[in-house]
Amino acid sequence: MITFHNPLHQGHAPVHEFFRGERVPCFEKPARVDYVEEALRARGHSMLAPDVDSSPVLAQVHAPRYLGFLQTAWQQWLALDPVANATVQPFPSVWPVRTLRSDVEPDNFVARLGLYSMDNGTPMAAGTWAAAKAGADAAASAAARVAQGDRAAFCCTRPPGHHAGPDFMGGYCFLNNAAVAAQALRNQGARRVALLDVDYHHGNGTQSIFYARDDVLFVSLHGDPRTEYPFYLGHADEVGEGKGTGYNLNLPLPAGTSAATWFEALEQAYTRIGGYQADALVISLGLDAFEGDPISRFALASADFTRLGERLARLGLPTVFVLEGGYAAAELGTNAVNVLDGFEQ
Ligand code: Q9C
Ligand code: ZN
Repeated sequence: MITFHNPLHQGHAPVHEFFRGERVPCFEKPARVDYVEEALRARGHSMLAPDVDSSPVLAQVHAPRYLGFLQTAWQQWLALDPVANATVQPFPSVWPVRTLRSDVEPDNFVARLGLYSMDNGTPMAAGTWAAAKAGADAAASAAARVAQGDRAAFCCTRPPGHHAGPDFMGGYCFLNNAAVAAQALRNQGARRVALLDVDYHHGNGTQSIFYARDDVLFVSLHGDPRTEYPFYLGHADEVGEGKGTGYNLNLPLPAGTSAATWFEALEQAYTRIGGYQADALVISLGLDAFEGDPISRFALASADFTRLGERLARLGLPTVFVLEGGYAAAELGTNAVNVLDGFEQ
């Protein structure tokens, strides 16, 4: 399968995140994509550098003030203390929750960071903007290939994207690559785009971006947000709003769900997508439903990802795959490329 890689992903290399109050090494680390690239190469998939500037599409799915903030966030952080902050990661510590104002951009950098974040679990580093932007370019490049007639393309990138909303980062995500792919397909002639998210975590950012729209159907299969991140979105009663009503489908499953039940639930997703008569499909390809994932609680085996790819191919749609989560790094290459090979069988 034609694959666009992210030549700048290694510049996004924060060192630690918080887990139950402790600093722990980042789960979302450069080695993840190194493993996927290695498996792609070993199994004969081509790898190209991004060749599309995603800037115009980014402006359609994210708010200008958020993009402006993100682009210069590291410089803003350094400006506070160029020596000390060069080796320290910024974390938000205050957020505009209910009754607080989110229409004012504070002058304080950490307060701005809170304004544009949903959690304190999304650390940045010096190369974060460049990496995230190159990833969005890779997503736009994959979408362009599919719009021009390729059956499928894969965007192999990190940081992931599906938790990033119109104007916030979160869940290791900064720019919503899958939303960029879907919007790019729309711009290039697809009348309806179905976006299926199989990451273990609900794609809250993607849902929010398209919630009031009927031209992009969002369907997500994920750990029940009553117990699983991102908690505050992803419930079954979220069906869309305005003309988007009926164009959002959440299929939450309890932590501990077996592969058999997972595949059964996925049939409901296919039924909805089939009824939508989409011109193209985007897959938010998280591999954290894997049984060996260190932060997730589904039970797919590596062979199940091949089966997933086979089943997705039977939808018969031009398809863009976008890499999302998956934290069993050493198995990530096998699992991701199993999906692609299953699709092409
Ligand atoms: N420190 C994606 O899979 N935090 N994001 C987990 C572990 C949030 C996962 C807690 C997990 C977000 C793209
Ligand atoms: Zn995930």
